[in-house]
Amino acid sequence: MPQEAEVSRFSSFEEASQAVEGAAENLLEAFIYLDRNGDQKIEAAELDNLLSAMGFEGLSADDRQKIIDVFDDNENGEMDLLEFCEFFTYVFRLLVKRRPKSLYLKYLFEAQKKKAE
Ligand SMILES: [Ca+2]
Ligand SMILES: [Ca+2]
Repeated sequence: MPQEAEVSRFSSFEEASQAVEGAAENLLEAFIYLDRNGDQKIEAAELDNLLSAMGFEGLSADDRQKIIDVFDDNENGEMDLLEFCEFFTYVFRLLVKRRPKSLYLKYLFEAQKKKAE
């Protein structure tokens, strides 16, 4: 019997697959919203509020640019949608680790444990 933390709130494949589709759409919506100047790319200034909301407040423009540069494959200084998805993968890992349910995914924490040893 799995522990309660391991039990999904979804009870059918359809629910789970709709959730995945919904997540993709929400990510697209977030990208469009964050792109305040509508140039279809996210620049450092447009990332500011999101980083603050995630607990990274008071980053300098330089620091924000460094974050973008990590994911900026075509080196144009901004994140397009696919680069933003890479960024989101990192954000997702960070956010999901804060959820008690994620302890069920032990491998998420293995690298961290190894570093701590
Ligand atoms: Ca933009
Ligand atoms: Ca880019």
